[in-house]
Amino acid sequence: MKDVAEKRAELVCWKNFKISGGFWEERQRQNREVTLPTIYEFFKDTGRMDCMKGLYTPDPTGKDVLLDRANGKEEGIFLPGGEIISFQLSQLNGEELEITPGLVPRPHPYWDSDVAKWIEGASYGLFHEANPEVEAVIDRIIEDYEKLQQEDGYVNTYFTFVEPGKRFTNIHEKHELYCAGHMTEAAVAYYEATGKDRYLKLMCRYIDYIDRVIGPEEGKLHAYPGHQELELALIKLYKVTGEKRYLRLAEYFINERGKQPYYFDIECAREGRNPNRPSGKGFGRRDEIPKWPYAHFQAHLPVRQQKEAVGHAVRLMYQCCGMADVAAYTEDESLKKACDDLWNNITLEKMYVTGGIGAESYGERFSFSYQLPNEQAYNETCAAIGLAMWAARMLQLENHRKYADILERALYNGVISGVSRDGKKFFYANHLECMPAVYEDRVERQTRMFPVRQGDFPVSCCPPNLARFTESITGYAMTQKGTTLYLHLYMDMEGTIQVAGQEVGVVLHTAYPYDGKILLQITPQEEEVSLTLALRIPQWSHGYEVKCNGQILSCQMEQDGYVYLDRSWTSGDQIELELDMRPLLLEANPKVRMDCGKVAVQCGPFIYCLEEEDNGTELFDICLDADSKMEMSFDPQLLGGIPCILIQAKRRAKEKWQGALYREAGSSYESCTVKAIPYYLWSNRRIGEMAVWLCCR
Ligand code: FUB
Ligand code: ZN
Repeated sequence: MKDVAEKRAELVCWKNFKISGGFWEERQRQNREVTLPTIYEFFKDTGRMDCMKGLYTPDPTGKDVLLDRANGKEEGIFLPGGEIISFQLSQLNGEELEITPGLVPRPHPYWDSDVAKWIEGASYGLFHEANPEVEAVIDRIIEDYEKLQQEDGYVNTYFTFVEPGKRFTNIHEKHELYCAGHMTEAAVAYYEATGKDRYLKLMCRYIDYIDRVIGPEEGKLHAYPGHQELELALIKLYKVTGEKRYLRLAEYFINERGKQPYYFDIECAREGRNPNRPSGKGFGRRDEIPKWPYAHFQAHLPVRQQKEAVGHAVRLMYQCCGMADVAAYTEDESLKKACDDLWNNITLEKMYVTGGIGAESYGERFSFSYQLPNEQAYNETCAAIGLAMWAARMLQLENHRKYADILERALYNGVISGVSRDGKKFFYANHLECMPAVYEDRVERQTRMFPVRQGDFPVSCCPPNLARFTESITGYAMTQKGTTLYLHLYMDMEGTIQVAGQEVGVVLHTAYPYDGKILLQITPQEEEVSLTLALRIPQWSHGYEVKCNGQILSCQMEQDGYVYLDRSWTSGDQIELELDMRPLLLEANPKVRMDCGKVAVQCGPFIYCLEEEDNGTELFDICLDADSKMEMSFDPQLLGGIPCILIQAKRRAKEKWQGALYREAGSSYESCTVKAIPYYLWSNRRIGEMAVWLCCR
């Protein structure tokens, strides 16, 4: 794939760089020591880790169906046999359910994907740090999948044990190709991490089977995934095997999507399902979004005609990753243009300041433009991860700061807010404001909307997604095009790149994201190397300084938010970049009515928030000035030591309000100092109020 990298930028592989300290070292350590084992235990307890063994037998009393119904929303997840499950159910519905002991949980259509994401994250972890126990667990699962795999290559737990004989009869809703995608990503990761190819071979056999039954030729299904994901996974498979047919299949899925007649209509007609009520669930419906049939699945229009982000947010993000990948590997300009249309729509009209996307909880989807409610924000963690994944891929197509800025915005806010400080609990939805009574008052109490991170979710896509993303974070930091290395994310890391046939060592030392100083060392294998370094200057930074071997470099070329340093480097050459990281106040476009008259606090890549624990209740009554004094500080006691900002503010005086709900305006205000903490750390203490957007006068 080297020739391609000469022509356009390619992400530097996660394997080439190791985190060597700082913010990400701590996160990766916790990910390996706490988060991945926690997810493993939950998956084991609920039956996911063994589901591929086929131990499930339907409950003769029909209780598994009863439990499905009891949950109502989460079709097919709750099964006899698991205590956690019964606990969750009673928590949700305020009722105790009788569980038949000894029954084996029924596999859910997504379970293969949950297991795969865990394997993917654990595999990256194995590369960083050997762990024979984890490796043995993965090998055991692979062995089970080998036994599960059918003669023709097909492998899927749900359609083998729960709906045998029904494979590819409900591509529309049942996540078969989505599972195939995550399993493919896991197989590639495991191969790259360990060099063992059993899983990779297994998945190649399966993908070859999919390629034999789906495609443009007569007699094949003219289908595409109901939940996008396989597209981007096929590109990974193509890159690791060099097999062009995987690229072609990804291209087919992208190009076929949204053509008329709709494949999902064809499938419903063939299988005798009503497309308006395919499985009795709301958002599987053909006309869920009235403007367009199948918009929930982004199958309403061919992808090049999709100008507005609609429907399920995670689906769209994975689709956009696939589009950007295919555009890169086929040099298809029309696909790049289609990506940009969607990019502009999302980042200019439908994205939260935290990089969260998918405002609407019903259908986990994009809402209309500028509809960004803070308290009810859905913002699934997976959607923010998907946005970051897509942004990184866009940097392969065009080197522009706008993509890296959003990658970073999502990463340090809407992505890592998904996991608790102790690494054991997770947010599915990421709100930007919280008044606990709102959730306590709900009749329908969905754990995924709670303002408290949960230890488990029936639909568990987010936790392993976070784990795999964290473990492969260096794979999002840089791109290389020929002899130019672009640095998009700054983190303490070291590794090597190949430049004009020689290996070049690159070391970054930094306390970023807490500090704006970045030290960069280049060590060529030979005497010198001709290399251009392109350093991103984030939009939030009011200024910067670059030094080379201690000398300030004044007239460097700047383009699209990058400063270019073009020279011949010898061993020990050192660059110092210093970004101005003073806190600043942001305002939203006036069309975002929820944020009118408000400001958000940012320092470096972090968005900050106020919490009740530090500032008392009624955060909504705190008021900042446009020039409020803000002082950075570090609180060593708080949550293990975190940065905070002390802000001069005002608060309404509370006197004279007894006995009145309304009165003539004219309140007096009292000065106060409020303490803001990085948004991603909220809800790690007691449940309480939280606000990102604060009044400003
Ligand atoms: O449907 C599979 C995954 O579960 C989706 O990507 C998430 O949004 C969640 O619904
Ligand atoms: Zn998720």
